[in-house]
Amino acid sequence: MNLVTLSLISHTNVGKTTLARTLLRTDVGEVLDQAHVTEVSEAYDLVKTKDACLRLWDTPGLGDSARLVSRLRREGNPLGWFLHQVWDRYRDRALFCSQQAVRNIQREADVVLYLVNTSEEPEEAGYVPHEMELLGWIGKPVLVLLNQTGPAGSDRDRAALDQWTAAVKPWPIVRDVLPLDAFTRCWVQEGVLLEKVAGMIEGEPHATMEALTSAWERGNLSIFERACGSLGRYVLTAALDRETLTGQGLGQTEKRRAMRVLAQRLDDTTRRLMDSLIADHGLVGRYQTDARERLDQDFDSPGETAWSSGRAGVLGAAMGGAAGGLVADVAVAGLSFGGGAVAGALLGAAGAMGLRRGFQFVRAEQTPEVRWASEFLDQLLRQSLLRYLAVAHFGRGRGEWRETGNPERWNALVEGAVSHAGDGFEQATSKLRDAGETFDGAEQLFSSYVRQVLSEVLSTAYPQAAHILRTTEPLSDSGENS
Ligand SMILES: Nc1nc2c(ncn2[C@@H]2O[C@H](COP(=O)(O)OP(=O)(O)O)[C@@H](O)[C@H]2O)c(=O)[nH]1
Ligand SMILES: [Mg+2]
Repeated sequence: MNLVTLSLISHTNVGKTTLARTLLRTDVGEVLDQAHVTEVSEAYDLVKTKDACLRLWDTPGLGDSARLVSRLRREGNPLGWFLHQVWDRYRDRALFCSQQAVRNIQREADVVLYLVNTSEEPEEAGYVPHEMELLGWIGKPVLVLLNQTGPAGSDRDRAALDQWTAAVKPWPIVRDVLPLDAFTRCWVQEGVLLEKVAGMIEGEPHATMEALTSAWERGNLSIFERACGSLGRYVLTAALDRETLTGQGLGQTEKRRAMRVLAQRLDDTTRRLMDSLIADHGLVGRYQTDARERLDQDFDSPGETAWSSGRAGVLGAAMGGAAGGLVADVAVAGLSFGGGAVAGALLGAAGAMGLRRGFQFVRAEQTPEVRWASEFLDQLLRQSLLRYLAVAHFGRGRGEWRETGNPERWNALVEGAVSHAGDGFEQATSKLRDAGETFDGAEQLFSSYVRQVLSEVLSTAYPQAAHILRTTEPLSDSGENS
């Protein structure tokens, strides 16, 4: 078995175990906001193929570094001296943990992943130069990871990269600096991390690392493909969905019933879509929007079927004031939010754009029916792309998936990619609706449209990862990647 080994290391309480969880997509170790929680080094398999393994060590954090390093400077063989001391696990906890970490790097690491917390300025993190000096004695190549930057592309993220790159530049062991926020990173950034590691080692380990990176990328691309398939089917299903009005068909009660049924179905498919995206991305938790909770709290009054326009106004305000006529539609339809109908997909999409009308009444061969308006489908598409991004950026180390509010920048990225993609979506949608049923290749058409748009979004947001989305063949579902 060919092995490549990474040691996650940092000053204590910066977020190593949290990042390990995000990378491994498993809740390993213990996370607490206090020093020296992890006291022994633990190994995990990050990527595994038939004959190779990428191992990730989560180590105890470094502590009391200034004192330690100034003591070590007086030794002819600082590392030898340090590793032969006997420290008490409880009384000398910081030194005990530091020793564990140093021993792990010296014995195991091909590459050291050194994490810094960028919610501190480099000048505030006085321990960093000392820890760099310590790592310099060991001499293994170091990749500095910037944690707690917040979402990529923000001003804070860019400033942190500049400041911290300048701060660690003097140390020759530092080969590269990479933002990787354990809470808000996108999976493609992890691919970039692995490629950087491969570039930092030579000989046989280098070849092994390239093979492991490629296995990781193929595995993650097949998750991406699956997501595009699910999103494509989701919008296709909504485009085709319709509810026939029965009886005379034109009474308000019947219209209301039909709209409610349509909305309920969309709500159900939205929940299924999200739950499958969450699970496919190695996350835990279920889909539950803030909007839904807010609406349940504010508006659930059992027994009430229709909503007054006053209440619709209040609801519009709760949705950000932009939901416009759709809220009126919903109100007329007498949807019960408490019962779980609507909310998420419907009002989320509407709220984002001030849609006038969500439903459309049509006559198909003399039968009146209700379906989603095409402007609504356009918005549903955008909404579902944003929902994908919210899952693709959620790090397992953050805990159960939940809606956390999208960075402003995503809207522009999605709009840009949708407009570059041309009118393929509108065309496919009207073809479906004219036919009134699905056609051969429709699923494929919607999925590849989604794939094209999302690839552009991710490539624009993460230019260093663009080639991953472009060139690698995804694995089939029986993938060899862990
Ligand atoms: N905001 C934010 N907090 C983080 C991030 N990573 C870790 N934390 C928090 O930092 C604290 C220490 O994390 P932990 O993983 O136990 O650090 P370790 O001691 O280096 O292993 C915990 O309270 C985490 O929730 C991150 O990416 N963003
Ligand atoms: Mg830890």
